[in-house]
Amino acid sequence: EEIDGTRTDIVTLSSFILQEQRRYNNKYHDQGSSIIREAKGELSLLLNSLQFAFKFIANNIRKAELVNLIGLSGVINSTGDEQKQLDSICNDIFIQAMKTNGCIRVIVSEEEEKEILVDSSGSYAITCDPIDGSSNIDAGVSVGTIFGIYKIRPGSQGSLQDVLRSGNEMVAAGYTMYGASAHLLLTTGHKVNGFTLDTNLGEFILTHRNLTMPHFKNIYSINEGNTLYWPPKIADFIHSLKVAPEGGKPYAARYIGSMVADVHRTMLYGGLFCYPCTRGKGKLRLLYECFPMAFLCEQANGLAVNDKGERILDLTPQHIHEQSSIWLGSKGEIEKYVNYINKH
Ligand code: P6P
Repeated sequence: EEIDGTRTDIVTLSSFILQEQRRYNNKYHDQGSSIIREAKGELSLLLNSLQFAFKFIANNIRKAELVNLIGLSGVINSTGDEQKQLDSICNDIFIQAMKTNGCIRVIVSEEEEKEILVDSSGSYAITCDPIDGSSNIDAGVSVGTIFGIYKIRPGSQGSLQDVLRSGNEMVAAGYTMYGASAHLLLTTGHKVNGFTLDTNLGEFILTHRNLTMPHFKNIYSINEGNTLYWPPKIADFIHSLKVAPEGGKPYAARYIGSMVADVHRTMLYGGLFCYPCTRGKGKLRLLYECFPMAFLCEQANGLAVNDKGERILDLTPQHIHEQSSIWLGSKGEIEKYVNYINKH
């Protein structure tokens, strides 16, 4: 609704999270389930501390771009310390926020060699890539924070075993892309909702309710520079997308080189994004790149598989930085790939 051009149906992320918690409780109360699975509000608390971290990171990224412009002669901050790389600043912000919200027992970060165990009474474990695509940031390309959340196993005090689990056990996942504005896509297992940060209000506003991907879209997103390192049948499949069907058009190629940006376009427009094995090795990380993006895709009626056509969320990592191939996007497009490799 609008009043003299001003939107009045504004839903903030904070109120959305509380509405979700109430919906969840009502659902279980309505079913009169004997075991009252009362949501204690801990996940809501965790998601709210996450949104604080995203706002803080967004603010730093804005500043960092400015500072880079100003600090062409190298940046020494007021205490004379060498300014830390942006990704380690954002990693510190993220880890600090997760250590102090009282909800987290285990943190896995792309920037940390080992898992971080937190002494708290929390029930959750979180995996994250604090600034994915940071190598592109000086070019002004959108980067993002990707995260996945597990509930720690019953009776666990928080350990590595709480995160070396199948993607199916994630209870929430999402990303925040820091572009012209900050866009947050979030799923808690009930579809995907998109929020945009209004910097004047300092609030994430609901802008994409129950986001779903089109079943087909002729866009493919891949680093063609690796063509000679893919298995031949993958090179053949990608080539087949360039052959226009009778009276039709070939696929459009779109590749930004920042996973969050390429996946965000795919979530909004459809198509397929993929990073196949090159020389037999996957590049993208299962726990904090592939699982969260696969979870979002499936909740938006899409699919996510590896080179062999296995569902990404069915995989289980053996170590926290394990890599995988990935094909994700519109259901019809991913099924085309799976049918192709099964046929050839
Ligand atoms: P390439 C960025 O470094 C990243 O981890 C992802 O964000 C991105 O999708 C991928 O690597 C790009 O890799 O080999 O195409 O530069």
